[in-house]
Amino acid sequence: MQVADSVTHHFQIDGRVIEEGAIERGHINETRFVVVDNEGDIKRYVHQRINAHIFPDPPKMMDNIARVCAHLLRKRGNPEEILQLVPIHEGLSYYRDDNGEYWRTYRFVENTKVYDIVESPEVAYQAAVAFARFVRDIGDLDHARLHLTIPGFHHTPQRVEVFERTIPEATPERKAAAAAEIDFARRNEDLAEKLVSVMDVRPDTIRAVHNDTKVNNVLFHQETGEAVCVLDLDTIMPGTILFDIGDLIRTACNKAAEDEPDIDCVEFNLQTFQAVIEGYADVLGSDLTEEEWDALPYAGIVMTYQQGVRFLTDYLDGDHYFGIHYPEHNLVRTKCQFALTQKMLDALPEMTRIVEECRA
Ligand code: GN1
Ligand code: MG
Repeated sequence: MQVADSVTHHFQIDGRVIEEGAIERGHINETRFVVVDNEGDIKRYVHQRINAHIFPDPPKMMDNIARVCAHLLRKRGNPEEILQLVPIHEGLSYYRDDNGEYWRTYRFVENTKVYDIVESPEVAYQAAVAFARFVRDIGDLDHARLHLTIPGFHHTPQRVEVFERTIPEATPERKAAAAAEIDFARRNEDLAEKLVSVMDVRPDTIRAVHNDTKVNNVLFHQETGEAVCVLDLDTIMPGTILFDIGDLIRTACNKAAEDEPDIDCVEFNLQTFQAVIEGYADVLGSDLTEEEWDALPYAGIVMTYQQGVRFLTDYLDGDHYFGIHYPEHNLVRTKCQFALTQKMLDALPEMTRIVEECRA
């Protein structure tokens, strides 16, 4: 699909599109880039078509994002460190096309790279610092005024309930193919309460969090290697910092890809885990309560378990949520996430020791 003719000119972008292409990232929204020539001044932009099946109210989501970006800009002053939304001519942060599809546009952040797999603990440390600073800097934004873009997004017990409701509806073939994973999910259901219970016991720890802290949602400077900017602001909502720390652990500490088909390649790296905890502790440590520290060794385990449950639910449901590249993709993702969950459960004593050292 081409966007140059139909989308770009609705946004406040001067010049002529000289190139466009797909950016194959993410499982939900469709992402395209355009290169624009404005009398010799060449700039790149990213257009995203918002998946309204998953984000039922795109204007509300965009309202969250615009508020957060404006707040960060006031706070930091340097626009290079923040995603820059390009508004449409009428001023809105999104454009709705004739088919009712919602589009938004960001300035392309030049000279950066992402890591899908972390090469060194230093990269994980930098990512943790970037995500922690992000949460610190939006800490004085009234989180109660943020729209709930996806209610119950990281409420693991609710995710498990949906999973249980999906099983009887699944085809016998899919149920049989996923029998071992269904069993694993059920055997570990007691994990589901471990993070949300902190919010129940200490509602004062609820704050605006990022909620999608995959390591590849941080842009690193191509030459200096420093973390530059945090991406993917779609799910900023009230929650616990444990969601963010856990999802970074899930993605940074695995030596294999999220959908690695050979589960023997799945490995949990404790040095990287330590780097994540240190990064968060260096920025937010003194803010963390006893209850948050106590739950911290479980953060990665629960978020990995939950991600496995979500992939498994989607597999049983016939693949309606996550984009897939081949028929068994969600099952392969599930196996990988559950293999990682098991490795993390085995490493719980070491994780607890590392957390205690950072807490001291
Ligand atoms: C989805 O589309 P992407 O990659 O940003 C999902 C995350 C999952 C992730 C798994 C709104 O994120 O929650 O952790 O896939 N986003 C949504 O890779 O469900
Ligand atoms: Mg995302």
